[in-house]
Amino acid sequence: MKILFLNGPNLNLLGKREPDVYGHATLADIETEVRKRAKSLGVKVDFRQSNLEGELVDWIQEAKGNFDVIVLNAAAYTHTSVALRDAIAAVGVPTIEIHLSNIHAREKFRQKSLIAPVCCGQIAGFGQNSYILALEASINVKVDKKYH
Ligand code: CA2
Repeated sequence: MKILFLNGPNLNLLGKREPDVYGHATLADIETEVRKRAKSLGVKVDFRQSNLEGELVDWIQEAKGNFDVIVLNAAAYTHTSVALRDAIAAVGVPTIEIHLSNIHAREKFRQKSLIAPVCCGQIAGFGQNSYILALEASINVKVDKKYH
């Protein structure tokens, strides 16, 4: 099983700014934890970050046939990107939306996710553990089974 972790804009700043909101772990720290857990579960992971919407769209498209599940922290594009939503819907690779923070407990503009309707589900508010929870959820994601 192969899982593609995609991280959107500004997540490269994690651990370096706003630790009160996003914690002290860097994205590299999170990747290390994800890789440790993936090894214990016997799954392969690829872990990427981009500040560019088009690059994230390209990676989602390329996931078809190469990855079983996408775990996506689309960051600010969560709330704005019809392009990411269309790519997820078009490609049909089961996608789990994740966030470090609980977007529903934050500003109004963060409470709306454009990608949520085309994702299998959402994990938000558990800090870096959101990534581990998504990894564990990925193992049981069934392409043909939707709980909605
Ligand atoms: O909680 C999350 O994971 C978010 O996806 C993070 C995004 C935010 O736009 C979403 O609403 C929720 C922000 C990522 C930027 O991360 C930073 C880290 C350090 C300093 C500044 C930004």
